[in-house]
Amino acid sequence: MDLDLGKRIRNAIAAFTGKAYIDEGAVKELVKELQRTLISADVDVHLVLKVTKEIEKQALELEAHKDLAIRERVVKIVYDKLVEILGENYEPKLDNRKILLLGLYGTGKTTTAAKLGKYYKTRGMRVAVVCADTDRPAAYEQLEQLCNQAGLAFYGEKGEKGSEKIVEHALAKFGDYNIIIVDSSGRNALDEGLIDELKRISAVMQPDEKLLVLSADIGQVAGKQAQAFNEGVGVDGIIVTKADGSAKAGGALSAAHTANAKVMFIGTGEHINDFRPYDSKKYVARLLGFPDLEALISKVKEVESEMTADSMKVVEEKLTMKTFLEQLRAAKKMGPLKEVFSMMGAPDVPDEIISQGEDKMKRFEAIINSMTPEERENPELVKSAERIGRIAKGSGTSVADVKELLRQFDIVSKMMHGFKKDRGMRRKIEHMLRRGGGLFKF
Ligand SMILES: Nc1nc2c(ncn2[C@@H]2O[C@H](COP(=O)(O)OP(=O)(O)OP(=O)(O)O)[C@@H](O)[C@H]2O)c(=O)[nH]1
Ligand SMILES: [Mg+2]
Repeated sequence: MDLDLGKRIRNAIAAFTGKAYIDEGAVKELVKELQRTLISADVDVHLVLKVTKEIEKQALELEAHKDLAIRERVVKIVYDKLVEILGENYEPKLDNRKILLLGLYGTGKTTTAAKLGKYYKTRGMRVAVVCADTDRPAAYEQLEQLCNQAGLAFYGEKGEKGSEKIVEHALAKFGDYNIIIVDSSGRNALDEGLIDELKRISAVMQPDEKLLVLSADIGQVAGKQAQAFNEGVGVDGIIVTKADGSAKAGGALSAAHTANAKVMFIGTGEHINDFRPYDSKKYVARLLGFPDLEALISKVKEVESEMTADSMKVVEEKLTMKTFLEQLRAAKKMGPLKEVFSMMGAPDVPDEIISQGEDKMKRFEAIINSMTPEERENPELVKSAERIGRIAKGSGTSVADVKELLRQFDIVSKMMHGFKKDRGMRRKIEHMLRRGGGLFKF
């Protein structure tokens, strides 16, 4: 598995779902991290930008609707988009077939011949595997050994250089088999020699399926290779090997999909059983470390209910200077707080409170820092001219500034008190918090 990619996407999602507020900034942060992650996994930059823009747009539309359970919805959007760029799923049919495997050097053709054979054998088919690689020394022995391990019929001719002749003899021998898999020679690159050899084999064999074997570590080059092979010899589908070891598997899979190459199987290890039909949904779920989308969403729900519980704890708590400042900052980020309040039927919050300038916020912060811990917890202690003077001096602000902060604190504090007594209002606040929309954390 593509651990690195999965881990980074998981972290990005966790950072997002763990946020107290889901706002435009949170969505943009998530989208940025997804972009970085996918690009580093060698997914095509244009594709990444296209898809992440779509994620952002859809997620922000949810925000605008103040949708319930916004975290779940955004995670689902991300999941669906990942599935979309990684292709579809393949369900192998169990009918009789002649399969020709082709690909460049070392991509895993020979290993895959045995894996594929074992796959169909386990499903009750009679399978024979043929070595038509006349190029690689000991290709015969390698495949013979793998077939013996997997209990598959094997045919090859040591020393014979005409691969199409070997295939012809194999077909005569295995006429009553359900599945015949032919392993062919590799090359450093797709050249005339290879195209010619594959054409000669095809002419004799008449394969039902020509499957290109690609290694995941080539990343997005997979798309170009699939196209080149398709133009040169015709390709019906691809098998992506070494999806276990490469951080670029996501890039290879998405590029193949973009190039209209159907990913049929993936190889996920050296062992003969490390092989399965490809399913982009399952791939993404494994990548993210969850068996399926349901499990992922239920995890997000858990986080969400924790978040709501946290927020509600703040509702229960007494407003202090520290929380007051945090709320002012949050409110500033959240934008039109007035609207939120009026939706709740709350008395108008004075504009001066919700639209503080940055320099005033800094002054308030300095003032709060100059208070003693007791004063911060209980601002009503700050009454005497002496204390006010001390705090103004300590914070490098004026007496008027300190008084203004105290006055604003008083207004919000009284409002909150009113909210808390009003059960209907409590419920409304609770509801707002659940939406994850912007709100003071009272
Ligand atoms: N980790 C991992 N290794 C694999 C996988 N598939 C193949 N390999 C390894 O990749 C190496 C090359 O595999 P081969 O099957 O010999 O590749 P080939 O395409 O037949 O190579 P040539 O015949 O030389 O062109 C071997 O060491 C395999 O064990 C896979 O899915 N995962
Ligand atoms: Mg080989």
